[in-house]
Amino acid sequence: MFIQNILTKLAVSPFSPAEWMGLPENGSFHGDEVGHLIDVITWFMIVLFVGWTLFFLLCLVKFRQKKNPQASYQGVKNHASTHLEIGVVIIEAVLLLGFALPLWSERTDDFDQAKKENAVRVRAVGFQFGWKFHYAGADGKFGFIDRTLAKSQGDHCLDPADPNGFDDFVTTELKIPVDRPVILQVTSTDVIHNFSIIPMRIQQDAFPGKDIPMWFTPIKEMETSVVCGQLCGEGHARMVGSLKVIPQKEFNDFIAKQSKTAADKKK
Ligand SMILES: [Cu+2]
Repeated sequence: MFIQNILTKLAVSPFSPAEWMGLPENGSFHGDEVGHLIDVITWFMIVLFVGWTLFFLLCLVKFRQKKNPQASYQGVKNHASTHLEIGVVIIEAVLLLGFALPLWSERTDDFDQAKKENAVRVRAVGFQFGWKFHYAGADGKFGFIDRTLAKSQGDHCLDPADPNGFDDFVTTELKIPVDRPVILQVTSTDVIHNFSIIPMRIQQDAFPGKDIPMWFTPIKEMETSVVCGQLCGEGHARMVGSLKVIPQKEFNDFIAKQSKTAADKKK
């Protein structure tokens, strides 16, 4: 069955290792680029694997004991390996300066753009063992976060004295609208976790004491799971939460209803 699955995938997309390995359907704007990168890297690894295996076999034959009864203590006498090493340094410099840094700067510029485009902000609070989601409520403003107020695991540490927090609310399910940038501020109340949404092709470590932003734009409505991507204790495997990407209208209703309930409770 497993072999048959792989063969079917090979037939459908013969050049995409990401597909063969069963990468879940992409749900974010930038996700296809990540899939493409996985494909390129995997092909590169396949070429390296085949190349080194052939070289290994060649060495086994060429330097077999029968043909070389006496060991050579000098080894290679020409400068080929030095030239090769200089070549590798140049290629790596091109990769870093020509690809990695420009791509990173593009990604960070996009983040500035996302902030301008009225992104949805939600805090994702990790704890042993689960996730909680803190929304700013209908006013769009988070109340002041004071981490010394933590009373329980996964506490969002809202300062009750700050009026901005009057309609803030917390859920165990993450709901976000489709086709709008989302900035998740990832944090933890105990150890280091990792907030990972495979269909969105994104993850971010969650550190106690820090809100670290991660962002993406969901492009289709879906229901999927969020997991912890960092071994964080014996209950790590249970750290599965749920994510729903819903239409903007439904999202507005959700925010309005939850904010009202939260505000009424605090009155
Ligand atoms: Cu964890």
